[in-house]
Amino acid sequence: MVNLKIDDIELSVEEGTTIMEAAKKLGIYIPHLCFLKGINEISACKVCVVEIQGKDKLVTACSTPVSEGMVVFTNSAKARSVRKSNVELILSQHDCLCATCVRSGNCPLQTLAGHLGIYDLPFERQVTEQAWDKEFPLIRDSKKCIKCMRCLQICSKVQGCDIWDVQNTGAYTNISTVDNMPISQAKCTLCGQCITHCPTGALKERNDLPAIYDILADPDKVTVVQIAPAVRTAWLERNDVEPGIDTEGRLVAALKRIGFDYVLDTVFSADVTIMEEGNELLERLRSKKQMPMFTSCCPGWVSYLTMYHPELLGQLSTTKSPQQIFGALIKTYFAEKTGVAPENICSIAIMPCVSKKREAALESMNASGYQDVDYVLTTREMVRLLRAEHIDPRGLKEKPFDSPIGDGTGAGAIFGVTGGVMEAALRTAYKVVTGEEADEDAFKAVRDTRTQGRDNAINLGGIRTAEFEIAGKVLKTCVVSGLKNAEEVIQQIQSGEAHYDFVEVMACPGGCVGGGGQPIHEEAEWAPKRGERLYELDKERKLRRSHENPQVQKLYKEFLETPLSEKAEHLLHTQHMW
Ligand code: HC1
Ligand code: SF4
Repeated sequence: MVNLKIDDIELSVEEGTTIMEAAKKLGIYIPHLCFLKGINEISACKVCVVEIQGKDKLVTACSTPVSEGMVVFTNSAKARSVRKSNVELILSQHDCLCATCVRSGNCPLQTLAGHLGIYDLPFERQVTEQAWDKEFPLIRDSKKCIKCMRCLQICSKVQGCDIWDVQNTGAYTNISTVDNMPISQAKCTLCGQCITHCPTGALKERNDLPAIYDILADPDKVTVVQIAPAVRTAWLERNDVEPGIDTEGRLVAALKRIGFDYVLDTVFSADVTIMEEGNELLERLRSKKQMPMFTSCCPGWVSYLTMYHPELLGQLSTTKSPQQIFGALIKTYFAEKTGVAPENICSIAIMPCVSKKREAALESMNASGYQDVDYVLTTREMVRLLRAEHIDPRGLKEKPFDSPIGDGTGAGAIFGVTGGVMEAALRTAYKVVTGEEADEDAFKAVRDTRTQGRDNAINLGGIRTAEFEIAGKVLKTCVVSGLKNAEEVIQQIQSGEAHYDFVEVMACPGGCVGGGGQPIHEEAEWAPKRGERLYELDKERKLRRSHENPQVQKLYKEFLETPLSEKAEHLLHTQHMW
């Protein structure tokens, strides 16, 4: 153990602990901007400078380990003054247009400037403007970039994609795509992890809200909204709202208050996905072709495979994602049932995901004769919409999802957390193969039960394998989240080191609960907490197996006939042309 003093308080910590970690143990917060534990520990911003007794030069608390007898002052006059100058330098290269910034009110740079009392800059502002394709679902505003390198490190260390690069040096340092390529050609999977780990508004999703306002104001349009599983776990992450208010019923009520005509649950179409994908898996197990089968509901993963491993595309399940299955059903079956002409329907998906914006726009996803999903809003965009309408969820009376295709089972709900698609598929595959029901929790070995590591993105997700015996045959499964982890699994499969039958991949660490379109929290990863909520919702549901969903059964009886029928193949499957 190492003994030291921080701000006149004595403590002992383990060797190797940084000054910042040691201070945290005492409840002393040392301001920082670029630091991200395990991912970005390069002291780029120099905001965490502290004074050490007997030393002339200040040190960065995020990267300096403690030493025996060290006496640290985290907020001495000298530390405060240098910290302030460093922040002023950062602000001199930042446009500081807070009033029109998506991160205003949730921006550590804005907060820090306020805490340090920076109301004027002693330097002339020099802001770099780099060109950007404003149609692309991921927007980068170079005028707000503080060169903290978090985007670069997340993309490389967690996702293994390396689409960002550093240009120039010193005061001219800039971040850009590799070789300054247009973003649409930069092999970006649109997982959005760079957005959720950016400390400022330099990275964000394309703003699709103006189009939504136009549609809401159009009396000829009937708006049909679907809500993804992970959105319900994250739509009300506000300090000023007491726990328990964030129910699915209040979310439905809020969207109705905004003026959407129908609010449906993507959990329903996740159940339909299971009917199709589960049966597809059994077909492939029989024919032993294109194995292992990979899940295909995550467009971040599908685009990764398209761009980095096209040789494996045939192994993707042809089943569309729940978002797209719902899109196809809304403009066919739902239109028929409600008597609304499909050309008058505007189908809007609210997703924890940025990549879903691209998925919805793909030509290969349209099967209804129209664009199946017209718009995708991220959870963050939806939260902005609620704010713009001044909706206080506390005053809302809960409302049910709309019918006739609105309700889902517990199996569909867990799609939003890593391992959920696998578990849901196994619950149904077991019934199809054996004719009997397995206990709902029989396959829980695929769950990620770690709740630790909330402050460390790199600890989230990971790779889990499990084997299950079904009707005398062993099914080998693998569940993975985070694209770098996925690459590891691909290498194991391709080298013959590992053999699986079914592999679930979600691009974002922890699954969609940790999606790139979810609310941003500076100090912690919220995916595990949101994932736990989805398992609670699963437990609370009366029906926890997709094939038990009466609305799904009715859909097959009245419209699709059987899983993998000609109609189901046409509407609900695709060859994943990206
Ligand atoms: Fe997901 Fe999915 S789980 S991909 O993360 O299969 O976005 O929540 O809606 O489509 O159901 C996302 C979440 C979501 C789809 C489902
Ligand atoms: Fe989108 Fe979910 Fe995939 Fe992340 S894991 S890219 S949020 S679908």
